[in-house]
Amino acid sequence: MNNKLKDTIEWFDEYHQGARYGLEGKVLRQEESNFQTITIFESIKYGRALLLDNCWMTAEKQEKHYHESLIHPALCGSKIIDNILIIGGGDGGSARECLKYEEVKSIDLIEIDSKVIELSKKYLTSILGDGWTDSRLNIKIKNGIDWVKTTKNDSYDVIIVDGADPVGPAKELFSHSFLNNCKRILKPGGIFATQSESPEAFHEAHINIVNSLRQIFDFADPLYGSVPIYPSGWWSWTFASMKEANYLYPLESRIIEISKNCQIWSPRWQKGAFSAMPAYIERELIK
Ligand code: SPD
Repeated sequence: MNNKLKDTIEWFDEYHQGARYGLEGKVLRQEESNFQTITIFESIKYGRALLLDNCWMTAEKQEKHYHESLIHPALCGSKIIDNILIIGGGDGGSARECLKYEEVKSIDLIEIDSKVIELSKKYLTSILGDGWTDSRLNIKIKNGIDWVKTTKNDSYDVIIVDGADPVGPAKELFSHSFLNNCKRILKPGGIFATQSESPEAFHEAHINIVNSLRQIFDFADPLYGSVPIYPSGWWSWTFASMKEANYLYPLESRIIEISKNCQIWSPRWQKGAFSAMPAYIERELIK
């Protein structure tokens, strides 16, 4: 952090249910888009960070916890990974993890808010960097709900939902109709993956999304890990599929290709993270 910034340091906190989650640093930019308040914050501990409506979305020096957890169980598990759909993910972190796989032919990234992409490209340069110009990445500024509604059956090998918390514009990403459309447009053998909130700070939302996915797909399992800047620091991602729970079994060739380039994800970590389900959560999930 430069000296000028040191003189003007302040705390930025996300408030959630009587607790606050904050970082020390400096607001670099704040804008009202058509959808939300977007803040770029330069933090001392985790580098530059993005907030939407005053909630932490990502930070350069710890985003790998979130993005590797969301992407690799899905992309290592699905036999075919030609065509990927990412709903949300405007900071570019999920796309970066998908672009690590040579087999991936195309990624449709559907982000509702062009300002999120514009500011991420400008300020969060360490996240996707040159990857923004990768010819496999197709960015569309569209509503993800409409996108899945109007996409034809069996279109994608993997679907990733990288949205915000289920309030405001992201609420619909947790609805049965959205999830049913995701199942419809997923190819046979494909994998669906979504961020599924904190089992502590967003307990009800977490239980609801896992149970909804268990009603819609043959298999759905949450994986637990940490994202230090999110409420409670304890987070989850849930994977779903038909016929077999292939997200539990990373393919050997992909492990070899990917694990050397990961900070958090490894087959060993994944196995533990799927198993680390607290007893009280297990009791609330439908089988
Ligand atoms: N509480 C924050 C949940 C945000 C999940 N999405 C973050 C986007 C990172 N690409």
